[in-house]
Amino acid sequence: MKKYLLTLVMAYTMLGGNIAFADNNTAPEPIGPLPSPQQVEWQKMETYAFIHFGPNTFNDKEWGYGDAPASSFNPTRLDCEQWVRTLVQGGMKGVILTCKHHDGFCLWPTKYTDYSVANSPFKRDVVRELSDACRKYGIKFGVYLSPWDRHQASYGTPEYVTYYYNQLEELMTQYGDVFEVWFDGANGGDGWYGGASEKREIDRSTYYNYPRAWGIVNRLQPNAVIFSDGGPGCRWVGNEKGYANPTNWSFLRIKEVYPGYPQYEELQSGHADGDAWCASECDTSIRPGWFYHESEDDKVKTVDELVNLYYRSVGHNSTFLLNFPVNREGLIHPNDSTTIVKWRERINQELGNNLLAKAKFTASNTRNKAYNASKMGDGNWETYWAPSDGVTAADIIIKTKKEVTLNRIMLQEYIPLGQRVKEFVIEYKTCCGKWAPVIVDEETTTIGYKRIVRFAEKTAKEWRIRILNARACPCINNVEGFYSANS
Ligand code: FUL
Repeated sequence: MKKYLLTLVMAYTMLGGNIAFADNNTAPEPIGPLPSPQQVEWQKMETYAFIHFGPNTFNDKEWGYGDAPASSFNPTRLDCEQWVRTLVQGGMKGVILTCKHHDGFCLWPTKYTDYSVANSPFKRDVVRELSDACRKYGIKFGVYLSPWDRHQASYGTPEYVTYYYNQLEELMTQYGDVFEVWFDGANGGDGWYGGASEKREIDRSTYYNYPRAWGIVNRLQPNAVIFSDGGPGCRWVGNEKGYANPTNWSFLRIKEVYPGYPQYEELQSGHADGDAWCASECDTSIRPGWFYHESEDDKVKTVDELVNLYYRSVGHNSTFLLNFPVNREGLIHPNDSTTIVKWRERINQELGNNLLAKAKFTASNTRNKAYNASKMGDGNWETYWAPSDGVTAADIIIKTKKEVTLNRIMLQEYIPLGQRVKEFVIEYKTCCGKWAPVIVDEETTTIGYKRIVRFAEKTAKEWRIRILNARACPCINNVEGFYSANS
């Protein structure tokens, strides 16, 4: 009895007087679907690059028909280290190369076709040079291998599928660690196909037997995350413009979605009732096209546009995959490299100074000391605030000693325990002591790995995050606030 009373008193004190059920020393239970450790590590990369390079670069095309001679691939000054150094300066954590695009030309000397660098005047193995450069400069390497192949005569038959998976095995075994494998959903139909020059339709959901691909990747590169419209590692976001919706679940009804999925617009928000973890990746190109065209040298996206996309991708619980069309010399063009370095400087400047770092965090409910509100401000990703089991609505109060002016607030959920929050609002205490929302015209619903809310600047000493609804008790590991002179 005495012990029981003592526990009650301790719980009461630890909760700062809150009436709640004390979940003494217990951690919140995870609530599925859950990410694998690889999916968590992948999402923490946040931003990484795409490189589109191949015969299209030299033939001013986006989708090569598959008939360009291998001799047309002839970069004059190719330097993968220049690409990687640029990407590192742009804060990119990895790079995915179009090892083979729809035209079927292979950037490595595959033993399964003559249509590769081996038979070009260039001769060198671009996949080798890029993967080596990634290791040298400490970023990760990823592979894009187009399932659709407009060069191969066997495309459309079972023989082609074996050819495709043989190539996948080469890429998965000869170039070291791969962080992501990209399975494109595009299958346009017409192509050269060994001279047949005709339209070939395949059944996108069955022809490639994708479970075989997932098996190969899982066996040979167990840490790689598999991208396609429907994952299973991460999903396409349903547009090529580089943004996700503010409401963005990392779940998918995974059996419904396959590469080439017709209802792809759903992917911008995921499926709230999905049965598998499959976070979104926002892909876009720094120029209008994926491949290099001299005519687009003055059409590089601006720093402002790219910063906006950062907030709408990483800040909407997604990763950001930004493409660089390597030019005919075999280099990232100076207009693109200058932009990306300035872009990163801007992000660092906007989100580099957390004005809530010294603030005092309290909550309307706390499960126990190990999960108290200060965990949201301690800069430690692994520690988080959580209320008692069953509490799916709670307030977080943040007080600063002096007034601060903010126009961005970043929230993060501790995703190893699942994505939980369904709806929240952010408020500030006005000069007359009333709470008011910082923003009214934007959905503030899901959080996930990261949610950054931008709003017109507000000045206050007290801020309140009201979790209005969650699938289970919320687990928030980070709350930060920023002010940027840019709106
Ligand atoms: C699409 C392709 O058709 C484009 O050429 C590009 O590779 C893009 C990333 O994916 O589906």
